[in-house]
Amino acid sequence: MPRPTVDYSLYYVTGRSLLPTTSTAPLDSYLDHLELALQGGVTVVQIREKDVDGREFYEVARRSKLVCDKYNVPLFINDRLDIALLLSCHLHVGQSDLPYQLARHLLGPDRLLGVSVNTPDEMLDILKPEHAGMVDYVGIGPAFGTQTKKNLNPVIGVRGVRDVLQVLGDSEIKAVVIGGITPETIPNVLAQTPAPLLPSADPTAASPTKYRSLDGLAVVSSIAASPTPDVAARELRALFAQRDEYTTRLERGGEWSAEKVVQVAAELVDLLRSEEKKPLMHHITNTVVQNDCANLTLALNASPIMSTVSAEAAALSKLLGCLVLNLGTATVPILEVQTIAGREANRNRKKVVFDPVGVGATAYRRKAASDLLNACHVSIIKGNAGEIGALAGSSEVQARGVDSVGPGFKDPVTVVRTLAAREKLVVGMSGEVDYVSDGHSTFAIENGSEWQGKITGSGCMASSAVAVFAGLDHESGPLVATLAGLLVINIAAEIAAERTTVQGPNTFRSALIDECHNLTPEDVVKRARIKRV
Ligand code: 3NM
Ligand code: MG
Repeated sequence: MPRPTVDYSLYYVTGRSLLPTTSTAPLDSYLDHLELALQGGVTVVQIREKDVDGREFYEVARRSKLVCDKYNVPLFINDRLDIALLLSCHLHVGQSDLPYQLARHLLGPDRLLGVSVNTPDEMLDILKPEHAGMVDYVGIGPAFGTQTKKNLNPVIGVRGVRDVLQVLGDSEIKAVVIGGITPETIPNVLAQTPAPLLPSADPTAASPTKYRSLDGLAVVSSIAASPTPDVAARELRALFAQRDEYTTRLERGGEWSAEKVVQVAAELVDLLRSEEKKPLMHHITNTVVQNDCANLTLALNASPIMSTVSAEAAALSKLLGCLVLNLGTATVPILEVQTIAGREANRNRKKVVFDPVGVGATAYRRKAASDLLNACHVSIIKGNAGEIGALAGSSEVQARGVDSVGPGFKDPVTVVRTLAAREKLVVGMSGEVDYVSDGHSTFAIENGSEWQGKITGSGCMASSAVAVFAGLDHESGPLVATLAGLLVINIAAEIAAERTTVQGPNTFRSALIDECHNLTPEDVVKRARIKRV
């Protein structure tokens, strides 16, 4: 008998000790709760009873199996191979339980076997040719911190989950994510583990990157702690079913020529000028540039708000065009607000621009950036060469402060494209020449003025300009928004620098904001110097 095919979309790990309020409650109330969860759409159940003896575990599992059978939902037993065998159930083992090879040996060929995986090495072990066919799915985690499990392994973050998935590749083994999976963390999980891009209609386009996506979400407390497990399960199922909507839509680059980008950028400038309802740009940025970024945003005809109050982040995210998270004042309270605002923006499917100011300078900032990227999904990263280099893991361009650094990389195209492909987002690197990539196609923008390197905040203002275009309600995605924002600020800088009134950095700064205000679609078409590289 071949092993059954399972829908892993919503994998519910339960057990009486995991229900916070019913650990001493009768079995019946636990079973009622389980039945409601099944009615809500749970597709797989695992019984996990860590603090009970065999007889009690057996009884819980036996009764649970009757409920699951009624809904035709497969049941896994955690760790207790004997109970799985007695009840003809499937088995899940963790890394400190019986080795999965031995478990498979005793379980026989017909039952499903799942394994908890925390690291790429553990994944590689399962993928060894001599282990082929032993394991049916892996539970990857913990993605986030959770109170639910004692002896929790180190949190690996969404990015750690992604690294394990990368190793899994196009293996037939299924994958679910576990640990702190809730409606608020799910958008980032889904955004960072997107389904593979479809091949481009354009035969000249670079071949699409192969991503391995998730087959489902595994939860404990999101259902177990809910007084209405059917409602909770339904919401989780719906979130997973809509996962494509949480993916940053990266355009197939082959469809965008430089000419087309310029044309659309000009159209977007026009749209921005005509916009009656100005898009709201929520900046959580550093104390140095707040005033300049707010003025720049206004000059482009969008509405800035510079709130750092976590209590209003959720309300603001509903009105949002785009959220800007800037690492320049990375105090613990600011990072907390950024995390909350980022998650709310993700939940409301609003774009987030991340400006990793000074990320190469200290280990503290590197960790802050990594934590932030684990907590919420950003669509666009905009930084200078030092910052992009630090995120890409390159030491070729070293950053000290937040100032931009020299001529940059020998091969900037590869650095930017590789980071974009790895992070599944758009990367914009500002400098003498700006490079923008979505991991498939890469553009270079040659506009700009030397004065931009002589004032503070020009990089942060460029990020604001990118955010303004990303926040427009328009079908061209984050690649074009990034290109449009960088074209606009660089062209405005060029025009500003030509003014005879510009005597030095400070008059340039005022002129730049003026020229952003004055800029027309015709200026963009006439002056744009952009090419695909
Ligand atoms: N296994 P919640 S994390 C049972 O990482 C379990 O292998 C984990 O609980 C792992 O959904 C976990 O309440 C608990 O965060 C997950
Ligand atoms: Mg275990």
